[in-house]
Amino acid sequence: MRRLSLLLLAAAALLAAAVAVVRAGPEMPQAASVAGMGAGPGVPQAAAAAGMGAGTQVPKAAAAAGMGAGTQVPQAAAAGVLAGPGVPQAAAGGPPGKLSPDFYSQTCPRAERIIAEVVQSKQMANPTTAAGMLRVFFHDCFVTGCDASVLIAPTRFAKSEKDAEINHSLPGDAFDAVVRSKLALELECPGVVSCADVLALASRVLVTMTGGPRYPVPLGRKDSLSSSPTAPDVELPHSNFTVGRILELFLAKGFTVQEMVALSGAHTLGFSHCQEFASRIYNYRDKTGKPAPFDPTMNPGYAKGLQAACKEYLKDPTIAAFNDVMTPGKFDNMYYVNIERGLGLLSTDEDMWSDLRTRPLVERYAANNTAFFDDFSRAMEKLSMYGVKTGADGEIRRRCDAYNDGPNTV
Ligand code: HEM
Ligand SMILES: *[C@@H]1O[C@H](CO)[C@@H](O)[C@H](O)[C@H]1NC(C)=O
Ligand SMILES: *[C@@H]1O[C@H](CO)[C@@H](O)[C@H](O)[C@H]1NC(C)=O
Ligand SMILES: CC(=O)N[C@H]1CO[C@H](CO)[C@@H](O)[C@@H]1O
Repeated sequence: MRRLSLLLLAAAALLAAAVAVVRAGPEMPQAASVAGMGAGPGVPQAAAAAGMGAGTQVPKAAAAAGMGAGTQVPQAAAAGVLAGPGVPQAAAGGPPGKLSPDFYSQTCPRAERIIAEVVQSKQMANPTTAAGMLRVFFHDCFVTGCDASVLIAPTRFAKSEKDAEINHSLPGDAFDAVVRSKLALELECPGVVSCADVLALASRVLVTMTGGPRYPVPLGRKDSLSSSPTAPDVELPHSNFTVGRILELFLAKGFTVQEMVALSGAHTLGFSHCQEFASRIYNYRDKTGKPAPFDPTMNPGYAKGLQAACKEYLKDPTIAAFNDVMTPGKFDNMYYVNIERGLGLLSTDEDMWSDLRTRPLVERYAANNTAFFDDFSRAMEKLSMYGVKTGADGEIRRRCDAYNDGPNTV
């Protein structure tokens, strides 16, 4: 049985704060989006300020304007799956590729410090940067490997991963922080640090800054030479998938059930837009088609709070709720505690309780933050090496949103 506790009352009190109204017109420049959100009692200040652009990254016109199928970038080159299930923890410096934690110790020794300065100040100005960065990193790695393909901006000549619908809400602040980091790096050591490594390092800096563990990040990734708009939808997990289907995706890429559950702990940060969980709270029907006021696996107070908060979401699709209603801006194991209590936001979160393959891990991480941090660290390190390109398989981009030479060169 689900364990309920007094914290539920706190959660209900927090519901006003759980909802962020993010208004960002498509015409707004990258990362300049504005968010107004009600900061209720007890919400960490950091989590309350928000600057997150839903789909503001790229002028729509550019992507929409006349591009025939003939001008597309070749379907993403098959990603070499380097980090298989049995691959030892990579820090050892062996394969995959030639990644190593001190890859830049001679060529750009201050690389991490430079990136940290940029992203930390971005995070202080816009506290949703951390969540955005983590999600961008996950999407980059999960689609054709950690190769910065997700950063390529679509132009009128070629589509890219950013064109895919699922990328719509990848926040502009994370992209902006990467662009700024890269500019600073190019001043100090031009042409040396890849955008894929910037993403990996920036993600770690932000996980640590929000209270999470500092895990090893081997370096030396090259940036991709292609980015396909069709790749993300086939390979990224959706909010309406079953846990079984999500596990299939992870297992197919060489990740274990445990790694899937640990990585999902990233939902301790950030938001989801109402449409991602609307089917749980409006016109709900169970598998047999039987209607109910809301998904019965949800805590009723939580469900009602979300119903109220998302009431206008069809008119205003930018309304979003915190993934972790209890400690939204802190990287901790509260995400799992929430799941035990029916406070998981996405059905994919909550279903990890129903599914007996994942429930023991949810219980373990909910009970033991150290266990979560240890497993998250190892899983992030492995994710960060998934499908990486080294040597001639890639390049060091001069700017992260364009190939040095190719159809997306701006
Ligand atoms: C296990 C399957 C997963 C599913 C089905 C899933 C789905 C989603 C969805 C639907 C959103 C809301 C997007 C929006 O409305 O803008 C979201 C947000 C997020 N996801 Fe996941 N995700 C999964 C795994 C992961 C993993 C492995 C990571 C990172 C390691 C991650 C990091 C995040 C973060 C940080 C956010 C918040 C983004 C923000 O506030 O800008 N997710 N995810
Ligand atoms: C999941 O959502 C997508 C788009 O939001 C939709 O096209 C698809 O049919 C849905 N899949 C399931 C299994 O409901
Ligand atoms: C929590 O997990 C860590 C790491 O697995 C372990 O060393 C520790 O004994 C656990 N603590 C408790 C109270 O079970
Ligand atoms: C299919 C789709 O809506 N793609 C969008 C993805 O995001 C980019 C950048 O915001 C848009 O230009 C695309 O139209």
